[in-house]
Amino acid sequence: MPRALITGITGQDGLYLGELLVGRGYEVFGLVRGQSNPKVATVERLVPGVVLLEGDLTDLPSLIGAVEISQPDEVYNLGAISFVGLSWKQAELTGETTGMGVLRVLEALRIAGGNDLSRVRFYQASSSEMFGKVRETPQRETTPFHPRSPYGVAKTFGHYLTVNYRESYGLFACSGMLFNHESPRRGIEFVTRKISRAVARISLGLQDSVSLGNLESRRDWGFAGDYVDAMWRMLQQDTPDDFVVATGETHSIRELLDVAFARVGIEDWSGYVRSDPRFFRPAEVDVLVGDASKAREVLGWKPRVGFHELVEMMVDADLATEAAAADRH
Ligand code: NAP
Ligand code: F7E
Repeated sequence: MPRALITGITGQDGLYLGELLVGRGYEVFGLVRGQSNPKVATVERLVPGVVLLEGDLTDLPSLIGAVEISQPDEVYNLGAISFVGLSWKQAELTGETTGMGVLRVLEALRIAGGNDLSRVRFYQASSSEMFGKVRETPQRETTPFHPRSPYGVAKTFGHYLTVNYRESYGLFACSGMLFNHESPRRGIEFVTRKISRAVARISLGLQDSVSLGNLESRRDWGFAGDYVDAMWRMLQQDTPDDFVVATGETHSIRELLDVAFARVGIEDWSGYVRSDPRFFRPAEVDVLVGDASKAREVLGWKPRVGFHELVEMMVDADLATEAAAADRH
């Protein structure tokens, strides 16, 4: 039975990846931080048989302990402060977790393995936010980086460190440069879920409006369930490499609003959306769109869920959740 260790198992991607790996016959170990983490019950429900280990990306000894206990064949480093907006307010914590956390996981593998890194395969959750103020469109593996937030800078550090451990120690290390991916499990602070939830609540009469920032920015949005499969495929190759994972389509926040409100029968959403300066960013990433040809050719990967289907899936899920919660009260 192959053994996988996932950091960030309580997050959106961790849950989908945990499900996928259990379905493929893995013994799954998940790092969980903090005391009485409220997400433990969800992980145990969705990832049957998972073994949860206490640890934190800011605490090297706990990472060494997690590696020693799990003896992993594959490590997926998904843990991070992942909300770009928060990364300006808590820049140091973001650097420590999203950036230095990568270093600590890599060092934990080296220390716990007695410098033998030949057995383990490592996946780093890199991000399209590294492209930031984009130098070319669409963005691919060779596009230069220009991150626009402390989050993007921290991810760029983690990316280069992953490449460096591959080159320095021969570690089978892959960096997945993933573009935005969403699902009904997305955190409510991200714009897709903020909108799907607000639309559901507005249509049920539970909320009057939603306050947003920049409606003009454009993103390449895919479905998280599709993207975790690309992570796994990277670690099954003969040689480690870095891959862009994206749909190749870009849409604005306005288009997202069009599709989400249309799902509940509202064509003109202008009366429901307010502009709030708190949600504008000090430096914006205006447009992202990825070229995933390499992932398609080498990994045989392609996205299955398109933009409309994704948004509608999220609105439908929030309608069901919000209606059930309203019924209980
Ligand atoms: P997410 O839902 O925000 O999950 C983040 C995970 O990191 C959570 O499990 C969280 O634990 C954990 N974490 C945070 N601080 C930690 C710490 N100090 N020690 C250990 N764990 C910690 O993020 P996601 O959307 O699943 O994304 C997974 C990874 O892919 C992240 O690294 C993200 O930056 C990256 N990424 C995401 C996207 C995307 O569009 N989703 C795109 C590119 C890259 P708690 O539950 O305890 O907070
Ligand atoms: O913002 C704009 C905002 O927070 C998308 C993370 O998973 O993907 C994600 O980062 C866009 C930005 O995601 C609001 O200004 C407008 O232009 O949903 P988001 P993100 O910043 O693209 C990348 C690939 C990651 O790696 C990250 O971990 O939407 N926007 N109004 C808003 N955004 C939010 N959150 N809230 C608003 O009210």
